[in-house]
Amino acid sequence: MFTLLKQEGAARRGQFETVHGTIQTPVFMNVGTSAAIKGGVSSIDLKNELKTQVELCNTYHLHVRPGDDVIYKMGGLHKFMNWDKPILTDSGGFQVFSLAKLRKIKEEGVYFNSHVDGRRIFMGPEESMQIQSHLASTIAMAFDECVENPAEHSYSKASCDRTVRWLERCVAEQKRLNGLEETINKHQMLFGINQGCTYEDLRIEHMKRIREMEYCSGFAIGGLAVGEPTEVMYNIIEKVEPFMPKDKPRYLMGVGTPTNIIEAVYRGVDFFDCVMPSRNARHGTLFTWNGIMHITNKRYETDPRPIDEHCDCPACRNHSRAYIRHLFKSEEQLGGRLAVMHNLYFYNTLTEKIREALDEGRFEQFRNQYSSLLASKCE
Ligand code: PRF
Ligand code: ZN
Repeated sequence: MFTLLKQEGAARRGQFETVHGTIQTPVFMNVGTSAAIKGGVSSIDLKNELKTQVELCNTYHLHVRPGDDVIYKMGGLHKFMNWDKPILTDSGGFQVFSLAKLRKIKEEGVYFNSHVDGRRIFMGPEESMQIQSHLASTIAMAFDECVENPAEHSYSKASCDRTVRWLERCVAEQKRLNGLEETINKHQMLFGINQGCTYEDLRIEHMKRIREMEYCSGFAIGGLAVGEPTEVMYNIIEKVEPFMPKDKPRYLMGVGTPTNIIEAVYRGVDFFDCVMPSRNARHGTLFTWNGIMHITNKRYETDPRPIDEHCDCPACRNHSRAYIRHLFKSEEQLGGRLAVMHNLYFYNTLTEKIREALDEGRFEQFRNQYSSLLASKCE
């Protein structure tokens, strides 16, 4: 159940109750695609050090390897990863479109070749829901098609119509699976996904149709941050938001930079996920409260300060910029691990600060202070 605690303009402070505990929103979900955060960060780190509320895993990756049957036999993802808080699984829709080769989209679902061993695989709404039921995540995402950008209006419309039918099939299949004796999480929830490329009319029509499916516990905006200009993304959120239910969480999939998150909260979004903090960290790009830092820069060679003087993460509490730069330069794995911990801590702290600002009715001021600063180059 979602409870709206505070509102400031369109921005929302809420909480979402699940069988794995309550999620405080706005929230950033930490991405562990294959049941692991890349960069060697464990569930124990997430829990004890990084303020993580939700972990996100991918249906497609886990189906390909190790196989959802293996995870089911191990008692589900929570036991497998030793993570007892909420887990959201993405449906595979997006990953099939971005990773798999030789794909064929049909009414029944998608045929594609595995990116690991080339094996021919079929995934439709029923298969996606069955895999997610095996994984026993807290929240399952609907099986959707994320159309490329740009895409023709006519193609996007046909795709939206199909995504509505696929959502109906996801609802029916999850209801059936949640009723089975052998299902691990019989309270698994489903979020529907809005599509429609960058066409306002398609986005709104699609949102109106999927919100009819009251069984859904939340709704996501998919198909954005796929190459369109940022202003176009903000505009679509603004246009769709009035048609999203007020009493359910809204999730902007795969977004984004700290600035994108502040700007999307401002436009009424509650949930986020992105590979950016972990991926950038592994390349030495760090987020700080003074902007973006490239830790491999020569200027940090003998800098004794932590990455960010305002940060309380394990890297900043214990190590200097000079040391972390050295780890990167000598390709020591510890460099990546410390950097990923810092960036995840930063994102989780960012959303925590957003929640505090909303609680205290000063989100507008927070946005003015940080929205552009966080995108600047750290001096
Ligand atoms: N659909 C799904 N997952 C996603 C997306 C989508 O459109 C995106 C788009 N940014 C990220 N992850 N199922
Ligand atoms: Zn830090």
